[in-house]
Amino acid sequence: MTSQPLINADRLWSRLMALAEIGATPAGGVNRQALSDGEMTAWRRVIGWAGEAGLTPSTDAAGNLFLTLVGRDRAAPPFLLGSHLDSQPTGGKFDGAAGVMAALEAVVSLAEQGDKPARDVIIVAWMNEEGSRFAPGMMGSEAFTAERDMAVIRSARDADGISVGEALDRLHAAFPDLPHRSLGFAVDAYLELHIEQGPLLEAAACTIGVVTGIQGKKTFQVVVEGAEGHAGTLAQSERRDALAAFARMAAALHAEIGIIDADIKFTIGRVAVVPNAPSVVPSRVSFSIDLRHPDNAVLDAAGARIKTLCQEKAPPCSVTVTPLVDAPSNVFDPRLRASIAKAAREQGHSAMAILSAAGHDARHLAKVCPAAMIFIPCRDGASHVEHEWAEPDHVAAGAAVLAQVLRELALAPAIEG
Ligand code: HGY
Ligand code: MN
Ligand code: MN
Repeated sequence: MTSQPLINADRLWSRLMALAEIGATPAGGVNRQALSDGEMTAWRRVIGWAGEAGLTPSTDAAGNLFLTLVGRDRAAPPFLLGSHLDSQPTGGKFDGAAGVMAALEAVVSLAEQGDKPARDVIIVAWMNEEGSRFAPGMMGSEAFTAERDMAVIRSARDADGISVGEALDRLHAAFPDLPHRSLGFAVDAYLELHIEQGPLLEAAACTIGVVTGIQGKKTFQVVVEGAEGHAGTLAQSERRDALAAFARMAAALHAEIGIIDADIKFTIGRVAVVPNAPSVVPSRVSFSIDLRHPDNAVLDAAGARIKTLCQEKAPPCSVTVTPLVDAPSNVFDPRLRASIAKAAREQGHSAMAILSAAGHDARHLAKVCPAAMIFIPCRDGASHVEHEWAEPDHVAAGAAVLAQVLRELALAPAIEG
């Protein structure tokens, strides 16, 4: 290993804090949603920093951002590392951004020290990991791995009726000089650094999480149809009240699914009411379901009950349950996990194996190439909140481990699939 520093920790932290100013909220968080002006501003900042080290930017039809450090063998499948730049509406400074900036720092340091990698090294910022503005999330990595068709992705609309397609066309028009890569290309290996978004590393006073895999996840869009009516004149017995039906469904789902065991995660996070007027009986309610569990059999059994429970509670309204995401628990590449553990050990960081309770783009990359993740702690395990926080030392430690694994892989022969 080189005797030169693997990363410049001060530069990493100052750039991460500079990125957090883009979409900064008064409460100290970040609102930088997918394909927004804020995310485009973030693109410009990151492209500028990468350009200072000679990395070249490109994108693809799905609006993923790539920053390439050219390697000796350009025909060899590149090494890919990164995360996402979009945030939740009340997100934090670190979710996604820490992974992109750690990847940038690792590659920029490699470039500055003149080590030409055996193959191209590409930093990626995936489009719409969060799924807040446009549902479902992870559109960029799902398009890259052919998990979801671009026509379906482009048809999704935000609360203002703007489609992903329109937002993508606007993004590409804002970066007219950015070359487009093919949608999806062979990848030697993929690495992603991320905050844990849970309490386990902090509770164990552990700096590095060697992620074993990501728990399974199913999401649904549910639409309840009733009929509008005058709140003062329509008799209760005549009503087809969509909000009353939603309330019955939500109560039944929480009562049955939400208590399956200690590991189940059941969330109704978004509800939209039409016409949403105090003196009108609601005619339509659409709501989201986010269901997760580490055991695929338990997840499948719980998922199978969603539609039945909603149909039982619907009358006199009707209900449509649409599955959006069906992602089983996965296992990350054991060789990459061993490399992460070795780098943490050699750098003197405490490390532990950990299952990811949060979803990440790495789940999809793991279907097409060896993939793994490095976790660092976040304060109180809090994330998807404006007070999300990670310590500078932990960010630096995670980036240094990422940089060491990168050098060992990018300067070495390809990983056989
Ligand atoms: O929802 C998730 O698990 C990810 O943080 N977007
Ligand atoms: Mn994330
Ligand atoms: Mn997130």
